Amino acid sequence: MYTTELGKNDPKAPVPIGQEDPALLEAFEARVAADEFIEPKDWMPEAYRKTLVRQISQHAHSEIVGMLPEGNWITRAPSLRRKAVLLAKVQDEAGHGLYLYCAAETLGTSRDQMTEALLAGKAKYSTIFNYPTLTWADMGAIGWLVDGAAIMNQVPLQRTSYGPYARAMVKVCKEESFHQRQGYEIMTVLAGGTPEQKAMAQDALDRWWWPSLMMFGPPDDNSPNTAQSMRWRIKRDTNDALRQKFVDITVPQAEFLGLSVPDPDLAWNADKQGYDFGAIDWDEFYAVVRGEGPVAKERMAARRQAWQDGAWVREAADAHAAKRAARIAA
Ligand code: BYC
Repeated sequence: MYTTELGKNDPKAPVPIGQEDPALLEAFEARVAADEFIEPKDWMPEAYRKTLVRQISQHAHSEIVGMLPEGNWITRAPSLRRKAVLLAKVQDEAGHGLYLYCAAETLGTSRDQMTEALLAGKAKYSTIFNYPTLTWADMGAIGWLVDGAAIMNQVPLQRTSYGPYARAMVKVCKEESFHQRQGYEIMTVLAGGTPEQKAMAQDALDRWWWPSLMMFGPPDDNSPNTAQSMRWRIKRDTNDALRQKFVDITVPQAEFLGLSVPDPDLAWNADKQGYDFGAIDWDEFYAVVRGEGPVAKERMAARRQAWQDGAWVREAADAHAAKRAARIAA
């Protein structure tokens, strides 16, 4: 871990939040303002490190927990082709989780610590994965809407100020783009199919629309982390700005499918060249954040089980590392 490698008299050694050397802080802020990437061994304020670990680890947990709703349909995909594609997508999500855990580890927090924080309920994952996947059309809606929302949020993160996070996002975004297309293609087939299939597609859109809008986080005036994260260029756009972009891009896609967005207040606003949309149920959002989502307990139980099942692998890896270290020392 980088933090433990740093010597006591190292000018780059971490100092408590608020007690930073003003010259170091100024140089850091200037680098960020000049759009330079901050790298793992560079000096950084502890609050920057902390918020990055928070965001990147939560992002990683979302990728891993996000495998569960879709994993639920691998055995029931309607054809071998659909099964192969879905399997590949779910495997991609595992890869995203791993790049992100690695990026967060460069900040001095181990993957085990991050996982323990998730299992202890101290770290979050995206609210969207606390909703159940009830029909095959949900695979289409997740790819189209959930991966679509993820791309909207992650494309700007390719220019986030922390180098390892930005670089991880480049590959993630390429794959998310494939995911979004596979989801939209499923929706195209269902929406153009039998009346029952079209109804199934509409039902999936009805259930996933509002939770997808919630993925972008609370409104800007109620988002405690946005202002500082924007100043440090961790976030490049605010929650509301990204949500608006998502609505503007997605509504015409729904129209093309012949499906209706479940929002009676949705209307084109020529002045702002974007859609006005109805009020989001923020009570529902905060309830899901608190762990009261429809399948939240099931999701956490699955992660806990996976952690227990993997204990022997972690023990074997530790034993192997200890043997190697002993051999090198001898
Ligand atoms: N769910 O001050 P705010 C995927 C929390 S995976 C839960 O606005 P911030 C996929 C927030 O953490 C893609 N919690 O926070 C995978 C904060 O609490 P803490 C996942 C949420 O960080 C598999 C509090 O509310 N993408 O696409 O400035 C299959 C106040 O919020 C949520 C990412 O993780 C939420 N939706 O902004 C398919 C993107 N929203 O931490 C698909 C990276 C907010 O202070 N993350 N909270 O206790 C981000 O861009 C930002 O962290 C957020 C929130 C925009 C999400």
